[in-house]
Amino acid sequence: MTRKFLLLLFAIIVLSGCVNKEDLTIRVAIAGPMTGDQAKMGMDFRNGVTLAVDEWNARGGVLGKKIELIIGDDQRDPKQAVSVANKFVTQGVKGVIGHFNSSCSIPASDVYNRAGIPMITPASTNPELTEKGYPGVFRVCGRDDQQGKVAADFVITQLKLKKIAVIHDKTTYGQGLAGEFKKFVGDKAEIVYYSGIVQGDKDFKTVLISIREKKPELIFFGGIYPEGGLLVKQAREVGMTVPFMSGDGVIDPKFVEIAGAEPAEGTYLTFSPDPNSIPTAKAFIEQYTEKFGELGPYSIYAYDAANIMLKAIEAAGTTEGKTVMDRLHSMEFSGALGSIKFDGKGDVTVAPYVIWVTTGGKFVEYWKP
Ligand code: ABU
Repeated sequence: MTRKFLLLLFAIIVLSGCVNKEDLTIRVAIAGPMTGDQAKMGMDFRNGVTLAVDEWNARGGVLGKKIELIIGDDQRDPKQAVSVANKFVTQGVKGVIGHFNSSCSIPASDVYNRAGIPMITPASTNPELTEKGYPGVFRVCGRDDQQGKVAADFVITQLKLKKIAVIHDKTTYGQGLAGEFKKFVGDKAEIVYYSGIVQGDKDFKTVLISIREKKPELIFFGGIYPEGGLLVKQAREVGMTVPFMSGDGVIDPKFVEIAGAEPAEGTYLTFSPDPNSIPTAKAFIEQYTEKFGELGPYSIYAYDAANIMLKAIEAAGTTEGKTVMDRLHSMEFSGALGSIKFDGKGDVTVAPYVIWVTTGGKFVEYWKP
């Protein structure tokens, strides 16, 4: 009896030493700005992915293993994003949901591509990400060449403006979106100002005063809500009343919080249609709001990205990167956003950008091309 007990104890000790947690779980990672001035976006990702993973784990996980969520904070810094990506590789991560910033997703994708790890970004919209031709890079959002075109079409065909100022934040996303907008405006209106500000700066009054001299009828900004909010606030402070327009990096309640509801009134934004009008999103919205409160712009994209990654792993029957990537390319997924299918580049086959307007401190859908 004592001998049997000792043998059993020995076996338990040996087994617990040999089997590490990585072998008992499948590691999936989220990457984004979890701290700093864009932490709200990281939190939205985290909430959306957590909800999806909790649902999978409640059903028993995937391939008979529980899913272990690893979180990486890239602080919206490209160098930090590469460091986060390298850490995921050493941690044995099998799929990445992230990053938020295109300037982070693009360099991090080099790391994931070398390591054979699939990545799905919920929010990085710069075209270059999927133009690199990596087989394991996917996005569930649209692209800035689609978003920039809708913005330009709206300004030209609906607002019928002739003089526009364009500012960007010199990032891959911000400068890229501003460039796409300018390209699609073409010679249909005069771009009276086109220049960059520095992300993280707080005082833009000098720039705004020089823009004021050019008498634009609208200011278009390529960038994210911290600078977007300050630009609108300070534009009103220097006496500019012309409408402001931006893209998906600004459409968050934080923009209104920073700008103030009154200065933000009438701001036009490009983004996808309201999830509240998508029937398949109903259950997700109910569960998310009950658990985390108000939906962020990319919460639902993060949730769908996580579900797509896990469905592809389940269908592949393995976590081996290439097999999972093949599944991601060939499958059609039914998510909270509806049906999602990737094209050969890893872009979604449908990206319906619409124009939103800020009114009474809220965002409402305004125009559909
Ligand atoms: N697309 C909005 C902001 C994230 C990015 O693409 O950098």
